[in-house]
Amino acid sequence: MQLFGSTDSGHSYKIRSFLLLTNTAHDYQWVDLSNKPTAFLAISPFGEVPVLLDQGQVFCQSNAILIYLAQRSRQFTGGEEWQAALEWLSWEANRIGFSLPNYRFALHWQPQPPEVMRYLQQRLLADLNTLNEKLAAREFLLKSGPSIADISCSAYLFWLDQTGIAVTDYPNIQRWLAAICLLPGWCHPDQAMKSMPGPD
Ligand SMILES: N[C@@H](CCC(=O)N[C@@H](CS)C(=O)NCC(=O)O)C(=O)O
Repeated sequence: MQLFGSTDSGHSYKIRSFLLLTNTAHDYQWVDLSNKPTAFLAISPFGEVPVLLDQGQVFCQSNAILIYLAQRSRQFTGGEEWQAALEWLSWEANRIGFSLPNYRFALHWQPQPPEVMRYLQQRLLADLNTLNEKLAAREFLLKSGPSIADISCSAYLFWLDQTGIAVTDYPNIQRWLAAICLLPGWCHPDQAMKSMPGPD
């Protein structure tokens, strides 16, 4: 199994995290997004990371890859809460997986006009409130325990401090992230996604 991903890409980190948490043998290929190699562009359907190669088949779009990996390994599926896991993945794609990466990207790499920054920040704050409320009564997003819903929704949150927003303002999120960190095999994105990772 080969994973193409990049530093600072929480979308890629979701997949790397799943593979590390499930102790799945894989080869992590770091991609320079400022100068995408021809070989990567040849296989990446949208020219984006992450891309996963498994037995000659190409998989893209982070949440779709998570669904593939969970079904294939029967791990982190949420069990009988599979449907709820899928609902969280859809929420992530349009909410926390949209607002946080775009706000962070605009702050650090591609400044946007003030009204766009305000829009992204407000949307992010609303998403953080939603997550914090949902996590008030449970340790993980699904009652049954850690699942791809947590892997997906938490990915960019390990970089929340880069937006100037303190996780301590969202105590349930803070507790949830701490619980994810304790899962065997978990690795912080700064470490997991660097260009020259150590041996898995
Ligand atoms: N919807 C995609 C988003 C992937 C995405 O935005 N990838 C970014 C890095 S985080 C990328 O490859 N950007 C490079 C580009 O678009 O040129 C997913 O869930 O995988």
